[in-house]
Amino acid sequence: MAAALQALIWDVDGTIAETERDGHRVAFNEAFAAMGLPWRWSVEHYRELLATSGGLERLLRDLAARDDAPRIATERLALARELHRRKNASYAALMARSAIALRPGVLRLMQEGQEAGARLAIATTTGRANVEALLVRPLGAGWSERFAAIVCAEEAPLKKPHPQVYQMALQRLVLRPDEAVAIEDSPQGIASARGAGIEVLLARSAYFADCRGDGALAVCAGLDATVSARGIPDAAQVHWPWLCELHQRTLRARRRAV
Ligand code: XBP
Ligand code: MG
Repeated sequence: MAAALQALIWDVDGTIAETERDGHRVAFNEAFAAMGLPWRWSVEHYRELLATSGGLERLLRDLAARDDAPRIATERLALARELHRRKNASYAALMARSAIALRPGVLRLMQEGQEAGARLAIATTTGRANVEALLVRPLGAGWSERFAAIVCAEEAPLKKPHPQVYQMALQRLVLRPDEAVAIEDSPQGIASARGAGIEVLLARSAYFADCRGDGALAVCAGLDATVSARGIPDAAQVHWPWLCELHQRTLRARRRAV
């Protein structure tokens, strides 16, 4: 008998909401402007930068390629840290003025899982304050109580695709990898969860609309979109019983393949 699904572990940026293009990118540009810097990240340039997980790491990569950024590494790091700090302050202010909506189906699937007795967790590369800024409006002041484990950049400094954040989530949930499913939007996210041995459902985000989803259980355009997986009937949306069935089938198939 394959392990029953006991937890859904949620990525944040791109999966719970489209925060990259309209949130972090805009906030980075506000930070550049506030420091009198002429740099601005376009929607397209940010797509390339997203190959690097972590806002600070992304900044450092961009600064290293700019002729007009400080040449001395320690100065570049100090500038990146200050810009990142300001970006996070701008992000919080942006969320407070005009919240970014959660992606369709997110709250529904969270609720379905919880009603079936499963627990929810968060495994993200971003910082805790950014998660709070996003979730406090739709979930209320007690947002964190919905989650049995919340692992952010502060606890897991090795960013995705490193599996650390998912390994820590499992530790906190006291679960084996085959007892959870991760919901992700990016190739780095899939690699991180799979590296921890966790099956992944890919809900492609705007920036990763072409992601093939190699290694994922199934791929969908969103949790309220039609989803197909080999061996079970298509579903009009990702709902809890469908996900449980897919998870069970996949575990059995993986076992047969060993
Ligand atoms: C996505 C990221 C983050 C955000 C920005 O995180 O890579 O770096 O772009 O957040 P995930 P920070 O998909 O794992 O939620 O600036 O706080 O890093
Ligand atoms: Mg993501």
